[in-house]
Amino acid sequence: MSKVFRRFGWALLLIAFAVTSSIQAPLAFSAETTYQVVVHVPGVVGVVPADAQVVLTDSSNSSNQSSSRLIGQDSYGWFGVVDLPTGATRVKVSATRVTVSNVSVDPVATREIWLSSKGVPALYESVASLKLKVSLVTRGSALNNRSLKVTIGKSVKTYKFNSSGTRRYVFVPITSTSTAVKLTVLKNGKAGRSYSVNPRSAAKIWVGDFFSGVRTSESWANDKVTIHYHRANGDYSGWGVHAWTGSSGGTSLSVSWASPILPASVTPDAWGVTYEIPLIANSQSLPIIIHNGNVKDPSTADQLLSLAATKGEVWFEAGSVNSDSSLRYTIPVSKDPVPVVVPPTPVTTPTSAQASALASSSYRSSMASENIYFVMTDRYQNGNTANDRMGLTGSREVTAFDPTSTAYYHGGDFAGLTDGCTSGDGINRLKEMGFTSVWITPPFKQRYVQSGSAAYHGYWITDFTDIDPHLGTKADFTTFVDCVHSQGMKVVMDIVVNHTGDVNYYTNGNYNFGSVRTPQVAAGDTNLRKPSFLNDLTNYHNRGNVGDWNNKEQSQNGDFFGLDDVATEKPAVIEGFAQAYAAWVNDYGIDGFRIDTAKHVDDAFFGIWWPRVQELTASTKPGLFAFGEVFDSGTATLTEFVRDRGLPASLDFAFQNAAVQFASGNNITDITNVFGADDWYITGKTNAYNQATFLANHDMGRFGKLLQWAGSPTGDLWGDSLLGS
Ligand SMILES: [Ca+2]
Ligand SMILES: [Ca+2]
Ligand SMILES: [Ca+2]
Repeated sequence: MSKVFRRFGWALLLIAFAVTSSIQAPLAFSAETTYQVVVHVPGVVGVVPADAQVVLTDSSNSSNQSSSRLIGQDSYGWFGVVDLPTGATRVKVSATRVTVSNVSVDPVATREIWLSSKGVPALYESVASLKLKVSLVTRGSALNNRSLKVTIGKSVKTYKFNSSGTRRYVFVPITSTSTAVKLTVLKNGKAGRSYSVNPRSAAKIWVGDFFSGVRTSESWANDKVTIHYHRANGDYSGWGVHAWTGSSGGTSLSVSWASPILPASVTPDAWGVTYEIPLIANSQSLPIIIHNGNVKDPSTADQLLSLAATKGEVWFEAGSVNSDSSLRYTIPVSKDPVPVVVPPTPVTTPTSAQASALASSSYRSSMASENIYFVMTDRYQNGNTANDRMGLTGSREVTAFDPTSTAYYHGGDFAGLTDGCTSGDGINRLKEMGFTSVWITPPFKQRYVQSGSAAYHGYWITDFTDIDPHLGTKADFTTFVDCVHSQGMKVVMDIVVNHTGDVNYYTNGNYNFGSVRTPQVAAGDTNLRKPSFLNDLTNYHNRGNVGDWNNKEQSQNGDFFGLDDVATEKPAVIEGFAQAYAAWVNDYGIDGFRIDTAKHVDDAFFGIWWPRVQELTASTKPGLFAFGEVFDSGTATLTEFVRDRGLPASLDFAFQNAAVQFASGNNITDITNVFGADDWYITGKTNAYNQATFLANHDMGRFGKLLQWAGSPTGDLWGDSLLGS
């Protein structure tokens, strides 16, 4: 697979200043009442600057102000929860990063304001966004035969669902929120379920085969509730959610008081930690208690969350009581130490010399311009038949070698990949094709055979410190790396930190994801794994297999198809993997890592592990680089790993998916959106240049096949003739 260059010569980040739009309406509340307004700001992506805020200003006394940081994030953008200025009867609202507007609205009627991208305040999100987003929730392969008939007044239009990965959605333009929108889902052109929607009630709705009516959040549509929880002291250790099933629904989990539902990530976001609670089908409400041991929060009342009123997503401050089941936001701490800003004086346009002084070249890693050849070493070339069976005799269950089966080793090795180095079909051939780097599958010792299949691919590691004998010896590996370097090329080593080979098992046979259980290992396997921290069974999550890949708790803590999921949040594990992989850099001169299954590692891992690896290798390989496998085609997910979780770069699955959509003629929107999201990758240390782009890989199939599956015409040259099957 080759990597192509990313897209900018340089980047200059411009930050718009806070501006003011006015809300000139009398407020119908008594001066004594504490009254809060939720103000939503669109289009702010990722980590909001510390000074980003919303400010309410008393129109009759401009020094009478109140403010809040933007402290929460939802599907519209960021929001702040602001006290009204004392005694104010008219207010203006201003917010960081939106332009000025003079449109007036009455905030009392709603307690919630959405600013449009132009800064126009609106009482309804659909008005601010001028559209209704309708998403389809279904399962299986029936996604592509649906369309949506939309009737608004006398207008009738039928829309195809746009697709992004497995998601299907339609944007319906809205010009009025006083006219009901009638939706009919068509399946193969035949009318299915119909819905009548008031666009004032929600700007984003989900309809589906598995529930009736519309749902107004992604959480609810997927039968779960998302609770964002804030504690002023920032200490969340021990705090979890107890949930059960009441008369009108509840959780599908069986939660014990001793083992509450824990946060999806231990790393707080701008609000706090987040709990994801699955629901039984058709739940109308969810009863919960937030607690830490026997300390409840709040101490006086159980909480009941109405799905229809809260949309299945709430932001709670510690101590708050959801007295009528409908509370979505509670006033947070941070109303807040940020100083109130005065409207900025107009800024004169900088001269080009001033702009040049501010802008610097954007960062490019040592790998940013490499063309990488990805090779599965076992399948490249057999340079030494003596190592095909690891020196063992017996069946393929012993040697793992059987070139007549695609599931077993075929004999390829480092001798074959090196070949003559400056001549022959190994590195010499890759160089002649124009590649500048070679990425090898994990070369380590493996659990060689399990369940009638072998570890020729390298992802079932037991010894992270030694070379798989099928591929050769450490001396062969040294020869290979030295050859690559002698040709001015680089070696990218595929590594795994999420799991080991399948060594642990459960005697009760229960492999379903759930609470922690005690694993066993076979008698001869007690000290099988290296380094030795991997033989400590408390360094694994031991919670069974991932069942629901969309559930973050399962995805991060479950076993990957039986492969033993390492407790990557533990300091001993982080240090152990840092030492193990740094040794390969220091001993052999490895230039970079491709990190397998990075999506399934806990949120904090890369932010600690990667700087530690860099520290350990600083003297031998100051330009060491890494990119991770985050198997997700959404730029929001990929950029989060780079921006917030410390991954230096990711394989660009968003680009790959969009490229298939583009080349197969399905749409140009996806690729436009992928490039449009490039800015989201920018941190002080990396940016979109360092994304590893590709068109297909060993888990997906070849590009021509992907085009065929995407509906590319059968006569298409790419799909059939050049790259097909
Ligand atoms: Ca061989
Ligand atoms: Ca994991
Ligand atoms: Ca296992």
